[in-house]
Amino acid sequence: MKVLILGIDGYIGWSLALRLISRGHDVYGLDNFITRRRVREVGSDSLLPLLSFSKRVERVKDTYGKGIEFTRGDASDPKVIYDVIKRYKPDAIVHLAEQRSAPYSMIDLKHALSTMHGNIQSTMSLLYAVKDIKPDAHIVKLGTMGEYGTPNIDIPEGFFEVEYHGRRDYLPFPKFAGSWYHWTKVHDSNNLMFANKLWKTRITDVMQGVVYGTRTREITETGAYTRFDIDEVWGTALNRFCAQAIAKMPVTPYGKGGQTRGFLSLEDSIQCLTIGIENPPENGEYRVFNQFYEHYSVLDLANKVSKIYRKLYGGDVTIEHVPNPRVEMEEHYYNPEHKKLFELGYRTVRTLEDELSIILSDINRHRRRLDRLRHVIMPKTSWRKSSGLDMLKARR
Ligand code: USQ
Repeated sequence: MKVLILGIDGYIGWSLALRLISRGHDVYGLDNFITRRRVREVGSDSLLPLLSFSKRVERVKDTYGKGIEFTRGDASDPKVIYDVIKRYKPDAIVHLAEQRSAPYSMIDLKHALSTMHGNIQSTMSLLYAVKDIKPDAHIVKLGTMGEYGTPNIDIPEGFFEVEYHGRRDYLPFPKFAGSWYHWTKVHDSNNLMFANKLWKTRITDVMQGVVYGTRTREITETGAYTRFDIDEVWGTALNRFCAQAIAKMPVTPYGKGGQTRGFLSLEDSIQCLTIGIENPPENGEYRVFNQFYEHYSVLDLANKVSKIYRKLYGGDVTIEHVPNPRVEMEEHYYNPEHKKLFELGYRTVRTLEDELSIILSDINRHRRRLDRLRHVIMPKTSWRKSSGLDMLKARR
């Protein structure tokens, strides 16, 4: 199959490219390396050292005997998207080229606007380019479990039966996201559903949980590393907790730590996306996957990191409930359904405990780099303090 990955240089994009090549697919990529620049913008870097993209492709050729055709460009630029679809005529397009950090979108108005414009524009451009050039292509779009928020009822996979004033219908589940970033994914989902209604575009809208991990089956040596972020803006909960433990800093559940989210390992995320690509929806179908393995509260995860750290290194980890920089419920009901990927054959590869041991050892191997990143680990981006005043001052 010919698969185009938008955002091929990212945490998931690179890992997915390796998996698809190892399974014999032809892989094409688009990226403008903006995540590398934006991570530097907040004073951080990938904890695991990364090769340049051209070196990555050379390694792929050496290992798998075949390369990746690559275009450097911005996925939110319609001309770039039309050009790559015309050039590669892909069977499937995986859209991972959106700004993916909730805290980055909450820094201030400037960051909120660039997240809104970039994310929504890239999906809209892709929908039009597919309709005009390759209408039978399958779009696999990365959304987020965070689109649903934390309602006090079960969360279905996209749609649900509802009865109101005695009448019934099958409708999209209401969304209530928790950051400007998460809202862009809600807006994307609405646009994807409408494009499907208009043009019968084939779409898999992936509601993915929080991903953790350093390794996949193909990432077995340092030259194959994908990026791994641990700072307060780009790092996600479990990856950050592991880095905090190795750095001998407190592990930081925000507030009470009862916030519960769906989690899955990087290996499982790549397995699920591959299942979605290799089992496309019917012509004209829009489908939603809730993509995660299990749900945990952040305090549960902090305790698990502490337990595995003690087993591996013998010392204690301090768990510190820091003031929550976000606006979110710290104790709530959470029960999302997730059946469709299991029905297509998804099985988790490693237990959370095994995965934690691997992450902790990988971080420990790069302690010197971790020491250089200590100053960007503790939270400082505040949802409440986000403002547009600096942006206006800069324009005067
Ligand atoms: N959290 C802590 N302590 C920390 C970091 C995070 O308690 O040091 C808490 C947050 O308050 C939040 C939860 O952990 O309640 C998850 O936060 P996160 O930073 O791990 O993840 P989030 O901002 O939700 O975003 C990440 C990815 C995003 C993806 C999303 C899936 O960056 O791209 O869409 O996970 S989900 O969370 O299901 O929406």
